Amino acid sequence: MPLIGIVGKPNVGKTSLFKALTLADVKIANYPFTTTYDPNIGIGYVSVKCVCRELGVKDNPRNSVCIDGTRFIGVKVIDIGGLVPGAYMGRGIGNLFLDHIRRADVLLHVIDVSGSTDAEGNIIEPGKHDPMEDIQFIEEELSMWFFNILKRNWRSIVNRIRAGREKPINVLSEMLSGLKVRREHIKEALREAGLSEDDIMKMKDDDVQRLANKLMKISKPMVVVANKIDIDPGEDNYKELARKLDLPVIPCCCVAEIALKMAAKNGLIKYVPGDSDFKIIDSSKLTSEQKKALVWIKENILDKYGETGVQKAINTAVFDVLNMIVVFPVEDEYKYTDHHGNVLPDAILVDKRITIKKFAEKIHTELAETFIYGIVIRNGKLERVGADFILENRDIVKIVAAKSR
Ligand SMILES: Nc1nc2c(ncn2[C@@H]2O[C@H](COP(=O)(O)OP(=O)(O)OP(=O)(O)O)[C@@H](O)[C@H]2O)c(=O)[nH]1
Ligand SMILES: [Mg+2]
Repeated sequence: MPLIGIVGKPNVGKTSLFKALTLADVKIANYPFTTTYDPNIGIGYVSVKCVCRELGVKDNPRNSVCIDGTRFIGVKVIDIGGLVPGAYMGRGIGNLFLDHIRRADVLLHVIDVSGSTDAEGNIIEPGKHDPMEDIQFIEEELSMWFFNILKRNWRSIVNRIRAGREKPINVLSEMLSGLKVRREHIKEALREAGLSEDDIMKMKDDDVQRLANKLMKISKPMVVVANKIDIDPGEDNYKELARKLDLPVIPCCCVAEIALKMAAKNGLIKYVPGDSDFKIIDSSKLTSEQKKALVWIKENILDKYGETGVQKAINTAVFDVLNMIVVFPVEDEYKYTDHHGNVLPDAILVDKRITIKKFAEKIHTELAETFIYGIVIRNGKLERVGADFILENRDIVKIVAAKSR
């Protein structure tokens, strides 16, 4: 399960985003993770159009939730806390902060797009702070952090490479594995920094710095959550950031999403997260204040931006940035059930371009070891496929193996 880290300077809405993401109005599937005692870690949900409607079946999901034909699948979310300048030197909750980021696969960088908080999170007049500075600040902090880790270990890296028994890239990748930096990340970072593996031995500080910056960007990719879009000049700032930045930027109003989810939880409205609208269930149950708030959300957020941005932010992080897809495994390819008769029980997040055999391995090693062939239902067509077949988003898959249950 991917881990999504929420980062940003103080007072921008990180905890609000965390709350909006983890406030589910449905009974949540039983993840081992929900038993955590860390209040800053929770389960958020990415959403994908479920296959139930096109197959004409009523599903009963086990590991996920289906609301009106939208399947919600759990991912881990962590609210990392406010980052202040100099965190990499241990300022604020610096070290703890960075320790949490280590484990994240992708970051949601929350900014106050209205510019109503200064660099340290103090409230100021809207528009007085340029949110672009916050983007630069986070990038600098994180890249300094990577740089310091590399620098601290540089001598031992070079010594190990000199000893001649290990490949430079292996030494680096072993050293950085705790940061979830993978071999491919290092290769890509070296290439982007204009360096080669053989340069590692003779790199100077500014080369290491360049490498650190690339490594950070590649291994901790970012989605910018342009929060507080409801406060003027949020909209103008958002447009400028979206134009200038080479990162996904999502206009967002966390407080609106929290209000909608709370209202849905209390049975006042019907709202499917990510939708552009909601339905009032019983208008007589709403106070005039609540009615006013709902109208305000509809007119100023949903009609304007198509949604509150919270669902879009997490979907973008998992599907567009981490390049994941959703696959539905079944045991009966005609009824789409598992062996208990549950229809479309599971929706599983996997890397794009995964082969069916690798997918089998994710379900059960034995299924992969004794794999015979697979059956894939795509766009309503059923096809028998071999081990190297590459899966696509929303495929329904049955594995035929010698040792299946
Ligand atoms: N107008 C508006 N205010 C928001 C929005 N999201 C959060 N806020 C407000 O911003 C303030 C800070 O929100 P938090 O979620 O506590 O921010 P944080 O980033 O977690 O702050 P720290 O934990 O102190 O770093 C609160 O008063 C929120 O109600 C939004 O979308 N619009
Ligand atoms: Mg907070």
